[in-house]
Amino acid sequence: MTLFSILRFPDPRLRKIAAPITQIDASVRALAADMAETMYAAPGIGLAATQIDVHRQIVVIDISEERNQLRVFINPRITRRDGQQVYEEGCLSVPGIYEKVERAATVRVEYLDLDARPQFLDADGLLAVCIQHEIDHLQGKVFVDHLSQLKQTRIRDKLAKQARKSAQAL
Ligand code: QAP
Ligand code: CO
Repeated sequence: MTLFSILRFPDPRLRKIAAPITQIDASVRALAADMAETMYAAPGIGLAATQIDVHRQIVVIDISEERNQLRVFINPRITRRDGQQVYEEGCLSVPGIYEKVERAATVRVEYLDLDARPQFLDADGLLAVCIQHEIDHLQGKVFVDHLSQLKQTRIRDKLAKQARKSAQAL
């Protein structure tokens, strides 16, 4: 098992567009396991491959309290969206920043599982938010893109200040 390091906003590699996975083999299963380990260690509730600088369409999510309901989505696509909800989001690539984002209230996601079987999931609440957030990553988007320019500038400044501080501590 391997723990990956997570790219931090505004790293330009977070803007890359992930390619679909054409063959679900042992290397893809190993990638999913390593991504899950990285997400649990962080700790986080969702991680997209983009965040570990792997530009392939795979996402891991576990929103359960017990941390025992891992979901793996390969080539996920949202095929239905309904309503709207506002949720305070964070991101492992934007540490220490939490902001409200408006997204669809319910979504249907179509994807492949680790056995290459097509699946769909109807999600609402936090799971719906998390799926939309992670699919954004695969398309080179970060949740701060949904915020005003003023908020984006403040977040960049705050993260730059944090980075200077932690560099000084070395
Ligand atoms: C995406 O985010 C998400 O700032 C997953 O210091 C978040 O796992 C979807 C984390 C909220 C829906 C709602 C963030 C950990 C984890 C931080 C995460 C931090 C430590 C974020
Ligand atoms: Co994120």
